[in-house]
Amino acid sequence: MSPDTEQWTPTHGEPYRPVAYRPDRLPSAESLARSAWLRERMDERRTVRHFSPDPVPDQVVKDAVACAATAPSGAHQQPWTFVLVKDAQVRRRIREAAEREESLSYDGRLGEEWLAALRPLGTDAVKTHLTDAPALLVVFQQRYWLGPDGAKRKHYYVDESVGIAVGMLLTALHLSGLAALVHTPSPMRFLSQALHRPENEKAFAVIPIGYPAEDCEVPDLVRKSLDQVMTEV
Ligand code: IYR
Repeated sequence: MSPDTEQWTPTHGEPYRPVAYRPDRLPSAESLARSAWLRERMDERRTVRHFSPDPVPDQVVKDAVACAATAPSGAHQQPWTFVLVKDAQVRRRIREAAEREESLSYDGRLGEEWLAALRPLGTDAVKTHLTDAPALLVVFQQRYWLGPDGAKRKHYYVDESVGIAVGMLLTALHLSGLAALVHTPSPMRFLSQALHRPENEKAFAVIPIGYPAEDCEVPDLVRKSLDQVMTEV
């Protein structure tokens, strides 16, 4: 068995060995150059719903997942699993199931207030991105650790940990030149079944990944300014 496929066992109770952490301190001019560059790049990111079917380099997606998996997590429990789906038939099955749930949602389950909030975006129950995008990453949160012998150990701050990891994933994909969408069909139980996930995992989001379609359009959104999102005390 290669190290990568060996069962991973979390530490439990035993303290980690402290190791020196002495990263070079960046000169502030260099820090500023990097932060300004990053801010500009991130402001260019857009959620894409119209994908080209062109394939994406596998390694770019894998590197982005590896970046996401560096996220901090509650008690360093790393409670995430990313399932990469490229198989067209599996993507079609996911789309069919998502559209069945979404039809019920858009036909009333969401309620008028929620539908009104969504109306500016023009979303509906038709989810072409699930079959147009060449790759889907389905993110699962591990609600607890499940040992090989069926032992269970609770995970902490799972929503926060997986949310942070997805944020880092979106950043990595964007900076690597790929477009993505965080799709959250609800309920998502069908994803556990379609992808044969174990009982300790719960789907968190489906992230279609690819290049924007040639005729891709995005809504002309306005982001809040720094002053509107930040205050100092
Ligand atoms: N999950 C549905 C509805 C939806 C909800 C929110 I909040 C959005 O920002 C976008 C869509 C869907 O994927 O259409």
